[in-house]
Amino acid sequence: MKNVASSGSADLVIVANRLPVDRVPLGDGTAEWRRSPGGLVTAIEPVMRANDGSWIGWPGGTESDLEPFEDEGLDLVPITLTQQEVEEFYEGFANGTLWPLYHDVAAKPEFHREWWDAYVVVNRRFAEQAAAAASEGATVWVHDYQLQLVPQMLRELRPDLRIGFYLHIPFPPTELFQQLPWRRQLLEGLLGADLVGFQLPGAAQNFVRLVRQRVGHKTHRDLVYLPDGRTVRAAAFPISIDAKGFEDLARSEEVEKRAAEIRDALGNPSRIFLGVDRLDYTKGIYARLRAYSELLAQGDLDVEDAVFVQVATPSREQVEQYRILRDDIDRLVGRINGDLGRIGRPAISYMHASYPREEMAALYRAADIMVVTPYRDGMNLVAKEYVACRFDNDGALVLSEFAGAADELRQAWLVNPYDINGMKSALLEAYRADEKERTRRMKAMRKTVSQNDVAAWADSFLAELTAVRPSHGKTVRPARRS
Ligand code: GDG
Repeated sequence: MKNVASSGSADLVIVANRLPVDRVPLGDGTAEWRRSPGGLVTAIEPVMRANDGSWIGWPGGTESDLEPFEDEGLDLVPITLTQQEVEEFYEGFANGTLWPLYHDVAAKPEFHREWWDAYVVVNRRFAEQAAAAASEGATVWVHDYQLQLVPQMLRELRPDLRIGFYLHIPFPPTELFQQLPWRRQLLEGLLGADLVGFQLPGAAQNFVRLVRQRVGHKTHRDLVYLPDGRTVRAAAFPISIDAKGFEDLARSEEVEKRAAEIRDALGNPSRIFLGVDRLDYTKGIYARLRAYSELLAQGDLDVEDAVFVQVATPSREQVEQYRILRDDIDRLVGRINGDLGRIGRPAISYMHASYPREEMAALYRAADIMVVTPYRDGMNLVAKEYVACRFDNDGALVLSEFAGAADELRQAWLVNPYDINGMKSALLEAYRADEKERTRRMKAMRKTVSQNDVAAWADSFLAELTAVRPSHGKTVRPARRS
């Protein structure tokens, strides 16, 4: 690769695996773009709008003739993947190797050399598109585990840029990371950035330690000193949500009406438990439903009185481990309802579907006890969204200590998701907590979430990115707030 002249006009370029839209074929040969759900999209959209930037990403699918376009005021640049690249880069290296490895080996990671080769090729394609879109001295913000080589590739093409990288998922302990046959290349890829951001301080420390051990660069606290004189900073920026947006939605009349309808449709139980997750083996859905079913079987809870609503959003359905998980959960829910449900009173009301934001807000408003029990999670936005929607200062949150969100939401009922008995106790405590206790905890959590929203997250990342090398590149315009 060699340097290319700057040719783009964007002062802020977001580079992420996915565009914030899905291409949905309409059956008559045409297609339309639809907003897609997901943590990253939810988090970045407000920042993008405020900065009039360009977003480079894969739209899903394998169409090859897609041109850059505008959608609801966002400039979007689609990246094309072939079917083989979808299998080897996306389903393979990103979701069959890195995802399980970075989540404490919640499933067994597979190492295949051809998956790695595809990862390199696709990362280069993203880097080249970013190089073409960015203006002289622009800021480029690269996101997540699918694109860890992009910072270095982009720096080689465009040394004038200011480059930031943010990892949305956990960064693994050194013992696990070292298993990767391509560990050094990944570390060097990330070191192309001026600032490498993580959800938690421990992840940043893991990264710096690995750079020292495996690449041999000098480090001091959160700084890495490269032989060419450049300094890279690694630090934590815990992501958040559009807290006000969620609260406003939850306060709307339609959502209030819908929340009442949901309670009614469930037979007006005295308590509704709720789980909302992508259908992913890191989220701990299986163990949580088992814990709940044991409480029913023991008589601590009764289906006449309580119901568990579980929404599992379809995800990565071509990856085998996800298909197996879906079958396992289907079977478990069937068994629990068969054994413990009564006519018109299922123990678990299970939906394998994706819903509009309004429906999510209505579910959060209807739920008395929100249950978030991942084995490992970078942050978990669902926990924060629930808190943001509870403007009545009521509702209980049961939260895994292994979700990044547990660092901030200390007043939740914290659980170890590997400990089924511990989870059962926490579910019961949350169920039995009186209003005073619920309010005390919820008020404190609401303060945390409203003071640290996604705009604050993006502002602090971008400000810190500028501060690493203040004289290099243009200054990013501050985020516009509504
Ligand atoms: C990754 C990291 C980190 C889900 N179903 C529907 C729907 N959602 C929305 C939720 C929430 C988002 O998707 C899920 O975000 P999470 O944070 O819970 O989890 P991941 O998807 O695994 O996200 C995670 C995040 O990135 C951000 O950095 O927190 O740790 O794994 O916003 O509301 N939204 C709609 N319909 C659905 O059916 N509209």
